Amino acid sequence: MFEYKLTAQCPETGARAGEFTTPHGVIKTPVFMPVGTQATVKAMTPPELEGLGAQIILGNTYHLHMRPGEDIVEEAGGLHRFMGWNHPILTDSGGFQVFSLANINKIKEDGVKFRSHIDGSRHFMRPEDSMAIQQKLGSDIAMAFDECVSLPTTPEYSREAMERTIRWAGRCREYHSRPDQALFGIVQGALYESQRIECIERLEEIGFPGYGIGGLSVGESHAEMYRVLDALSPHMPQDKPRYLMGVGFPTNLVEGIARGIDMFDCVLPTRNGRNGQLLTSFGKMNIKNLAFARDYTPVDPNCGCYVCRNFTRAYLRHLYTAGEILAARLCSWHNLYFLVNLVNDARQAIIEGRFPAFRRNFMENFMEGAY
Ligand code: PRF
Ligand code: ZN
Repeated sequence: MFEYKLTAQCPETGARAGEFTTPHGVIKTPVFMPVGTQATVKAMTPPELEGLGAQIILGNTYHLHMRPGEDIVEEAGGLHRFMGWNHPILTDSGGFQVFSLANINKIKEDGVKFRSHIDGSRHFMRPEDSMAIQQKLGSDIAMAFDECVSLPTTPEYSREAMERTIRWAGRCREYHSRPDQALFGIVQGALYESQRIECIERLEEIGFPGYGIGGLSVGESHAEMYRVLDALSPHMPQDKPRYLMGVGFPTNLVEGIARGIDMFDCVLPTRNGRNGQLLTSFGKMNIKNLAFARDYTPVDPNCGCYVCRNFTRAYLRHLYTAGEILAARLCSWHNLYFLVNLVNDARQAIIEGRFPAFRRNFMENFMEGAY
């Protein structure tokens, strides 16, 4: 259980294909994980997610703790049963949502004091609380409780947060006791390469079966994110999965894979989908655009999803303009398929020894804002 097996490696880049075994099945990596924050991937049923190729989805400790509460999820038979998803689930620790959603009152050595984004009630979350909640949720992969530093920051503050994150990771490791759940550590250190390298080395001393890379895609440029990944990659253990948290954008996925990333998650396909923003092999597309009113072609002629096989841009635009609930569903559906399959295609390219050409081809075709 929780073994990472390397299937293939790209000789020209850091890209790798592998398999990670969990109690709910084997995850073929690299993998894109749809986000199901509140025990649902918004607007999608589990069979629909299965059908578009999703292997593992995400849940959020912070949200599920607030509502309905981990005791109800546990009583329901765990998160898999509760939401009707019988495949792997990863839960984020709350160490990011608390910082981005809740009103933080204070970060202390023991934990974080904050107010709920739902009703303003006061809460305190310690690394041990995050572990207890995630153990009750019963995800296949739990994440350590970390501090994601917002940018801009200073080397001094970043170090303070990074060292606190390591101490919290140690406490998480100490508390965590479910043998059927893997606990991943999280690398922090903002945009400072030396702090990032020190962080992974010190987390490896504690010892985790996989690692998240946090604190990226928080406002820095793509070039800065790639610089950190380039520096960090050679120091990450070869025999464990590497999860780039909260990323993201199609070009970031391909460039992350080229730098040895195995797992990604992002709300972008569902959040943008609900706003009529579509991802295609030739860039972003906004379905609201008047230019699509009489466009009877599929969203992306290169896409094999249910939406592109059955509906036109004109129809989707009509649904969106008319405020129909199906617009949000179909746009989310296509976007999820697009990202899940982009990463699956990259995997196939790595296995077949043609990842550099795949990467070049994708980056050339994907021009941001094509429509
Ligand atoms: N920490 C955790 N979850 C996260 C992040 C992080 O830094 C990010 C940053 N992009 C997304 N999700 N725990
Ligand atoms: Zn499609």
